[in-house]
Amino acid sequence: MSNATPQGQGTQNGRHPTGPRCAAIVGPYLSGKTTLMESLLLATGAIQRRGTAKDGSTVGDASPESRARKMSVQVTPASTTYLGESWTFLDCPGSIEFGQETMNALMVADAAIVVVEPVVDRAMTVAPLLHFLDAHSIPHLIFVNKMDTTDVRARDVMEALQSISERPLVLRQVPIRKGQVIDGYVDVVSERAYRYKPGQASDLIPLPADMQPREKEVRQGLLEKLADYDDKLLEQLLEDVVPPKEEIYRQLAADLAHDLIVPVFLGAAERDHGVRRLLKALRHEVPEIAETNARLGVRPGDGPMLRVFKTLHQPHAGKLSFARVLRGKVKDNATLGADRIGGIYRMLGETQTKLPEAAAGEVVALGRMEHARTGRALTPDGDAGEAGGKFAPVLTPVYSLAITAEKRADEVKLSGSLAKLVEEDPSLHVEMQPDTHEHLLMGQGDIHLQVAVERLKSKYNLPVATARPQVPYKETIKSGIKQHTRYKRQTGGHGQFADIHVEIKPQPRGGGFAFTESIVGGSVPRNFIPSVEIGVADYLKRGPLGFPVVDVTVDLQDGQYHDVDSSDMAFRTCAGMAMREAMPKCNPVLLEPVFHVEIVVPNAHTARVQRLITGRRGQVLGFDAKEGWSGWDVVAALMPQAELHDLIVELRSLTLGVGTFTCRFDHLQELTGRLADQVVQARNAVAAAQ
Ligand SMILES: Nc1nc2c(ncn2[C@@H]2O[C@H](COP(=O)(O)OP(=O)(O)OP(=O)(O)O)[C@@H](O)[C@H]2O)c(=O)[nH]1
Ligand SMILES: [Mg+2]
Repeated sequence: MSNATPQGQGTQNGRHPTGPRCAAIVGPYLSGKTTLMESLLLATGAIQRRGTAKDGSTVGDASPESRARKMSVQVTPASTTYLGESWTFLDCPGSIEFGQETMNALMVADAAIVVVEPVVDRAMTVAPLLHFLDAHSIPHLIFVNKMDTTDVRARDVMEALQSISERPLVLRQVPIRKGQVIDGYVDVVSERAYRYKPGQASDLIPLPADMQPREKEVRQGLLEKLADYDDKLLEQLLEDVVPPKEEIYRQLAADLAHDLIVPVFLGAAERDHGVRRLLKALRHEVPEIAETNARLGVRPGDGPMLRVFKTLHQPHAGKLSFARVLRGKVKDNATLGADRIGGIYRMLGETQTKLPEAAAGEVVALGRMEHARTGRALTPDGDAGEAGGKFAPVLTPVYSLAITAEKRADEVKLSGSLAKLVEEDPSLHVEMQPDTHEHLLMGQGDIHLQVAVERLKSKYNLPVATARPQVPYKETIKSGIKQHTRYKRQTGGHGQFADIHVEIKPQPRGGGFAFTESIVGGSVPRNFIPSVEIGVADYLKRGPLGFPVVDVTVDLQDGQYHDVDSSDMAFRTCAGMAMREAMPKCNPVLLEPVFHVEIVVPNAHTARVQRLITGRRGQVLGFDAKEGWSGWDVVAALMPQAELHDLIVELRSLTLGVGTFTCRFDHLQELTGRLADQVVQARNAVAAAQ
């Protein structure tokens, strides 16, 4: 068969990889990732007692923000040793709002453990993650957790998951049920049966006779899928030869390493069910750093190279940069990037152990790397650039809040602290809106921003207030006018004098502002004309409705001056007076920004999304299948910016959390009637209060 794959480097001669390895624990919100990491750490002896998600005592959720919410809001590395081999697990947040953390962690892992719940209706929630894994060919296996609370059949879960996975899934275990509860499992490769024992390795038991038909069926399915990628195995199957176990394990490892198949394991992390079986599979089948580097396009070389995948500013202990050593070896105090390393630490949640050095494959935290940035690959010579291979894209914001420091004196400090937050989390953006002068904090959702705001307070002692951002409305005029204005003032010494005739005209949408002059005979001397323009432009910053004016032309046509009393200032003031008098007579009208929006959802939700768009004053432009995402649509629409603020919230609640959108400014559109009146009234109220 042409798609047969070469053996993974580390699996040659039947030997499994033994260098330090890293597995990211990912999956939908609350599927049990942090609980599973706790079990893995307990089973490998890194911790002696397990903490629980309920009382926030787990290694994974030690941060105050996680504890307060009983959910993971950041990636937590924990290193351990299993049968003499070094492992780092990265407990990733499941919430889509912290997806950047998860993607960054996945880009340094050798494999991902996708933890899912055995709920057929919610299989869709894992689809975006599986797409990401397949798009980057990241080896991944699925751990179906919480099997202790369900009577759903493993085959139904498999079917639901297969319907959203591009890669074939292979079930590795068949559950043994005793009444309603799952009591143990049959491993379909070794064909051995085990009974779970809480907190200990399972007991080997004789394979129950009534399990044999199902076990044979699942095993046959597994072998057939493996044979798709291996000619020898295919021949053996066709000739009814039983392939040797080692041969199957070797093929499983090679296919996992190339993201050709997705093995599926069953268990219940909270009871340690299936955790040792999972560890064994990881040990034998997960590739090591050399293969991961090849997949990521990390260029080989002699010196050390590290990829920073997370940055943490600690209020007292300083900055920590979490990194994976991609190649070579780094020593404490050595130069890396633009800094000297100030401490190398092995992490177990919040516990740090100082190390003299770290070797390829290890995940460590580096102290005081002031210039290091999340996402960069570093060498002793500086930034590795393209030689560092691929990393995760930065998510674009879908939700924003306007923020102000509660204490005025903190305004300056705010910019610096926000910069640190953005450094920790590239999916946070900060922007100054030029029209509304608001500081916008932009990110992936309300909880994402709430956590950022909490960190401003807890880490930087900077309480801030948040508000829904103002929409940067503009205004224009619908008719033109000719205006004559004279400015004359006699005070004490010499007075002030300017006299101008201007013609104001509307421009087509998008025409902007243009100032022209058609002065003949020097009625307004050349040197004063720029001052007239400045006076006009100043006025246009806030038109008759209270918003910046666009799409107008102002032509200076005639005027008068006085040899002594005319000045730049006088012409500038006169121009402002002319505009103030004329503009309200030009039929001013409000303009609202309209965005081009693309909403991505599973196609079962497309019709509802179209209703959502029209319900928010939008216009559906059409929809299409999303390329490379079977079963997903992209709905294109034009929507007013005023309706986009909480679009993500409604979209997620419509689509089990998986719907998302991107948008860009498209055009300004007239807004009239009751909505326009409300906008103008609100603007006037704010202006009156200022
Ligand atoms: N019945 C049962 N409950 C479990 C199991 N594993 C985890 N849970 C419960 O599921 C809930 C979520 O567990 P977590 O480990 O915090 O889940 P998580 O995937 O880390 O959550 P996020 O990181 O916030 O996405 C907690 O209430 C756990 O007690 C299990 O095997 N069986
Ligand atoms: Mg968690």
